[in-house]
Amino acid sequence: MTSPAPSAPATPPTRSVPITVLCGFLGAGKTTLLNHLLTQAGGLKVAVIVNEFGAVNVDASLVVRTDEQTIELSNGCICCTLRGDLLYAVDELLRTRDLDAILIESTGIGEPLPIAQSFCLTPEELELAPEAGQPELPNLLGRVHVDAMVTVVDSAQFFTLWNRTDEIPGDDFGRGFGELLAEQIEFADLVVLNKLDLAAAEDVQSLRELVRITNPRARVLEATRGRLEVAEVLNVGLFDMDAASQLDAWVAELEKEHTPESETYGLGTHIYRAARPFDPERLHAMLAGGLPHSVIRSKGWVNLGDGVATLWNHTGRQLALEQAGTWHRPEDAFSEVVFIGRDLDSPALDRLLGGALA
Ligand SMILES: Nc1nc2c(ncn2[C@@H]2O[C@H](COP(=O)(O)OP(=O)(O)O)[C@@H](O)[C@H]2O)c(=O)[nH]1
Ligand SMILES: [Mg+2]
Repeated sequence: MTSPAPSAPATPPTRSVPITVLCGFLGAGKTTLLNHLLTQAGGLKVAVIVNEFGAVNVDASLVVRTDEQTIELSNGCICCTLRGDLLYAVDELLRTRDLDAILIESTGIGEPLPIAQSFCLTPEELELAPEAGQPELPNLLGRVHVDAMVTVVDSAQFFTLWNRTDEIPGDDFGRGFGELLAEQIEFADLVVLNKLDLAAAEDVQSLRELVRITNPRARVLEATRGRLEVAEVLNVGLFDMDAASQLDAWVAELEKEHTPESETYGLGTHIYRAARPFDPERLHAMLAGGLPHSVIRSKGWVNLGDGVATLWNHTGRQLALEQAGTWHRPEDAFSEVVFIGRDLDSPALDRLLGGALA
């Protein structure tokens, strides 16, 4: 005799709905990709959240109308001021709809990390509190998960933007274009090199190499007008918060002794190291003259002999030196800067930096 089969639970276990976040600079092709995915989604029930920075929600009006509803969050950024609204919006979707996926288009200047965190932490951990008269902030843990952070790149304009010397208008953090583009690439699980039809072949090649060096764990896809298979972008299960938060994984990787300093790909890397501190004035004078244009990206630590650990973060034509902490033992302070570029002249870089030491 067989025992009776266990009866089905009264309420099926709640499924966690995958969230795909599209990041990438203004005009990169996020809405185009999103529309393509919606029209190709077949039977998948996909809800869309579009975040537009300006007062007029242009992007939401450009999203193709399907049966699925589009939620528009405007006049702020879901990575900061609209974080609470994002939680409410997702909660409402989960309570009212049966969904297979949620697709979020971030603003062009949105930062990927805090958006991803919104789905990995409780409202308390996010240090969010409801505004006066607003309901309790919903806890989304276990009900949704980030499937992939996708960064769409305009392959034709990328290096022009990267090399701009001005700051991004309207950006509260005073970031430069290169800094934002680097952040978006280095945090992504999936990088879509879009606008292949407009891009020069060598720019596409440089982009592939830049992603491979600065974010080796990212999957890279190439597209024109976002025409990718749905299965390549949705439900890919690529997100990994721990790996993604290690923004400087590439610096750590290149610092490993086994990494040859020769050309790994078409782009080369070079590491400058010094135990002797820099002379702050000489360093600033040297930097005022600019780094060689062959250097695309550089990052590392500099020792100015003041006990402070100073972060060197350079993209394109902009370099930021930021006090990021103190050395545990000032006598252990060192300088180590990783350079990425094409046809780097390593001895010239060593001479340039060496000339600024105290
Ligand atoms: N030629 C070309 N144009 C594209 C491509 N992808 C998007 N576009 C156009 O670029 C503009 C900006 O695209 P959009 O998706 O709105 O960018 P978003 O700001 O990232 O949402 C639109 O006019 C698109 O039609 C592409 O691969 N090739
Ligand atoms: Mg858009």
